[in-house]
Amino acid sequence: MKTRRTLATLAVLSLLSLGACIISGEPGKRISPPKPYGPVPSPRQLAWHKLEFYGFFHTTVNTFTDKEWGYGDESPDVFNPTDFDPDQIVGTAKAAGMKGVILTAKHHDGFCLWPSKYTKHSVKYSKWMNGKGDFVGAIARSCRKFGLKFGIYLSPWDRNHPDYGRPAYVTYYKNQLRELLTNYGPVFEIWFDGANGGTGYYGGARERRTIDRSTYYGWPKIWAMVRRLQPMACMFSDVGPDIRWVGNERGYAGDPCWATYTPHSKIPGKAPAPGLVRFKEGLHGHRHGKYWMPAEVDVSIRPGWFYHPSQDSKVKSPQTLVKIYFQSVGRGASLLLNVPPDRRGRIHEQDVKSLMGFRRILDRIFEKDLARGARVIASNVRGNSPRFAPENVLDQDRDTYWCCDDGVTAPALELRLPRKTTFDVVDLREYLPLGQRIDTWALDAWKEGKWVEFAKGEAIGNRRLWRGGPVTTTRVRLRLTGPVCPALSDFHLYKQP
Ligand code: FUL
Repeated sequence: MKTRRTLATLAVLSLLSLGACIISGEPGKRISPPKPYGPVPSPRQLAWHKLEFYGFFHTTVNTFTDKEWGYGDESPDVFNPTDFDPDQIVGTAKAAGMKGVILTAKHHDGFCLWPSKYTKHSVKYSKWMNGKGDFVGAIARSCRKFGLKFGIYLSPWDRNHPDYGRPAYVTYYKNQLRELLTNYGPVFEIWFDGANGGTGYYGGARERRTIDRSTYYGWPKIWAMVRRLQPMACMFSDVGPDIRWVGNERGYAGDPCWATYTPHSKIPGKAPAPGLVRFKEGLHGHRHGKYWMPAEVDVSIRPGWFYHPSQDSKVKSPQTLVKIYFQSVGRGASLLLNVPPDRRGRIHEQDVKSLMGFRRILDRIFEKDLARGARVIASNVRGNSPRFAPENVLDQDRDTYWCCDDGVTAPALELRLPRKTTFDVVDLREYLPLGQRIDTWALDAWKEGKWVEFAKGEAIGNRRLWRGGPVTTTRVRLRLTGPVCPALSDFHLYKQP
């Protein structure tokens, strides 16, 4: 009896170790991932990278005064949406494929879209809904209903506040930030604008006030407060700390656009700060930047950030929006697309039409992954382990990846397609928790018995979309180079309609 059990145990054990052998490639050894290279994303940045596309809602008194920057002397009664429908606003964002929205809770004019207890310059003192309205609360609630993330823009510059430029205003600013971060549920992103200081109403002083951008706000303390109140919120500004400005408002990231970045001050000797940075460097980032600080591309669907009736005919077309998507998301950045609520407090029909057209095009492009079913052959697989198998690039799961042995810094990966295939979009993604490891990529197609290169570039990061003329072939090869072995999580092929 005893012997029989021992024999059975032995058989099970040997089967198990055989399995382990197959799994690890080497008997008795579990293959571990390579060491990360350079700065790596935090968990909050990783969560943010998954969003890729989200919306910006600019509205305030400007919507009604037809301005882009309110002076700060507008009466709260000016703000009066006639047919406010938060579900129409947020539902439009959802239908457009946005994963979250960021609302201007307060723009430079200082008017607050929520009933802040620290000022009389808010919806609470407006005729709108007899002072009972809370635009911020309504949008936040609708976001929860539609399953979208909610984010906040709170202008550091305040052209209404009498104390702007003095220490008392910074206390006020922090109080407002605390209100917004504690009363409206989880916040995925906070937007700190770099535009600050200049002329304004300032409680009636009507003058120019300049501030020392590197010291006035005491950014490190504000950031610490945000971390305390909302540890998963990413902070955006010219200097991060989580997300950087791409340096233009025209809807494109640089090519390449590295996720790593070191903000440099515009004034030597002064610490870089929002509004005080060599912002043009944000376009490409820095290959060997000190921080993981990926770029966000902010752009408006209209010429202005706020709604102006005269711009109803100037809404960007679906094709332009698709181009913007490829130039931002497709270069590893995220896309923050502004769609301004109109005077009714709804998204205008023209913008809805463009957004839906844009969505339809994207859905049709990404409907069918033509790489599915391919045989994947890699020049090297880390420890021959299935954990790092080349097939991992096919599964549309960013958490699985193909990886090579240490020291293999110029490998190739081939897709043998199930049939002759025509594609014109290639979709690549690096496995981000191990850092940005890939310097260059090149794509070849098998044509008449040899490899012919059809695309190449630098940097992959969160996502790299190549779009070009149609390629017809049965085999596609990706060649990579970098300082260390690569870790690639996605490789897909698509055909535009
Ligand atoms: C800029 C602001 O001055 C614009 O009004 C707008 O809010 C844009 C997103 O950021 O710096």
